[in-house]
Amino acid sequence: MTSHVRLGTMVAALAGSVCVGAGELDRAHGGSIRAAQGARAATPIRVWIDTDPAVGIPERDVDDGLALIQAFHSPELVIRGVSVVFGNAPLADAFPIGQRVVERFGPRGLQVYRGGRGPEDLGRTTPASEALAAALRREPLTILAIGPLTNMATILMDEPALAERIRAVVAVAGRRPGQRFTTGTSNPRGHRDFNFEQDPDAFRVLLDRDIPLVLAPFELSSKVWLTDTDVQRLAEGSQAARWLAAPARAWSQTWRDVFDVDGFNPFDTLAVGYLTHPDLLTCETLPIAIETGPDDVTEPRVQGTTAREKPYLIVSASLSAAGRRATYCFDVKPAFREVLLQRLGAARAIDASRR
Ligand SMILES: [Ca+2]
Repeated sequence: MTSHVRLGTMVAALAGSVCVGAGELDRAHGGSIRAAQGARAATPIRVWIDTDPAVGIPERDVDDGLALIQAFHSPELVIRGVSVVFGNAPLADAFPIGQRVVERFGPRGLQVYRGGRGPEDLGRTTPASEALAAALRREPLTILAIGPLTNMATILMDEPALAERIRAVVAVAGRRPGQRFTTGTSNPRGHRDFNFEQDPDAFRVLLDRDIPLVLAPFELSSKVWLTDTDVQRLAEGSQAARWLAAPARAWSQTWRDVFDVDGFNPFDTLAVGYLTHPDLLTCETLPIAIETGPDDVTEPRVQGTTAREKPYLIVSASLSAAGRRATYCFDVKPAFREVLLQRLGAARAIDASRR
């Protein structure tokens, strides 16, 4: 690692990506999701992807790149738009990466919109929030929120009535009480719940609204590993897979250097998997709340902070059963890895205009 700052950023980025699965949503919109999943061969799920891509930047996560191409190659989904938010990279870097991935490998005509630059943009109208709001006025959508929730929360603040148009938000965040996000044994203090901790107030906005929330957390995605053998398979696959192979190989090497492990967790891909292959995930409906507690990863060398307390996005049956609930996915069948590799290696994007 060339610097502690970069290491800290990289490790923080690691904890950002997690995913959600096919649990039971116990509210009205949840039935729509289950129905959509059950009939996905005939009726694709209409989704919006809100992402913080950093693929190609040294020592930054590749998972948004994987998840976008996985989604492009998934006939279960119709993608109505892509918005970019800060997170794994500054918006000034993330936005052109999002544009490039969509232009090169996405469905024809798919648009990319610039969103929040940081938590200070929560509530500030952006091209992303305007486009997502307009899309929701046209039709109900499921939102794949695989970065911080700033863009999502902004539309709810701007136009609260749009909450009814959101079938579900699938986010990459959350944990059980006391759970640490650890990889290997070299950093036992673990990683941050990155997407949540980048903008906790955005999650507060979401929790205050009656919107089905699905969580694809670290507990889920840390069970899936892509190894160098898998990366080599990408290198021999489709044009999109070949493009992913070099950054994925570098990312795998970073994990080997930092965590002394063979491979990496493709966090965000499990959020896509929740919609495309719910049968491969195990989820449960649990009370959810934001609680403050001692910072579980305060280690200046790695995390670059000495904060003593921080908010946690917690799911637990011990929380008030009368409060907010979420679908929390926590297990995944081994077959998911092969499904993911096949999707990444598929020949080309599904053309949304032909659906
Ligand atoms: Ca992400």
